[in-house]
Amino acid sequence: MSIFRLSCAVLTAVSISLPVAAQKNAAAAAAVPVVTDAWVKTMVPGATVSGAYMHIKSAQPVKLVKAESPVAGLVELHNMSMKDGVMEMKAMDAVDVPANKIVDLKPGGMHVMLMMVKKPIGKGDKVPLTLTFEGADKKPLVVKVEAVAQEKDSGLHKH
Ligand SMILES: [Cu+2]
Repeated sequence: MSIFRLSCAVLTAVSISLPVAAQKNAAAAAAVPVVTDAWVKTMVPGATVSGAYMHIKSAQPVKLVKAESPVAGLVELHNMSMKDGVMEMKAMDAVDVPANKIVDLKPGGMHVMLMMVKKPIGKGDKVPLTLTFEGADKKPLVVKVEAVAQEKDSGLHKH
């Protein structure tokens, strides 16, 4: 948890220090959401699933509607929550990203689920992700990121 807090603090510091001109340009260019700190969980041999996590920020309200990766046969958006004392995981149609609020995809919460992963993801591997967002006008806003594999305990999944 402290790692996430730290990286959020760094992110905030960076956005504050952006020159005013750069901020204006970003706003003019249809405001593609900004994805930072993307990482995926390393996999143990024999496993076929992993999770991808990241921070998402957008100047306008958008929804993350699709995630894709060449390393996985199937990618879904998931949310984990506690229900009757049991951790439950559910597929989501979309992840809401309100304007100017950092949405944290993190272990134990919302995540991008990588399934049917063809080759176990090892520490330091770079996993390409293509994220498709939609704004109010329903036009796709595509963001490509490389998530770096890390060996953090995700607290995830028995599946
Ligand atoms: Cu999941």
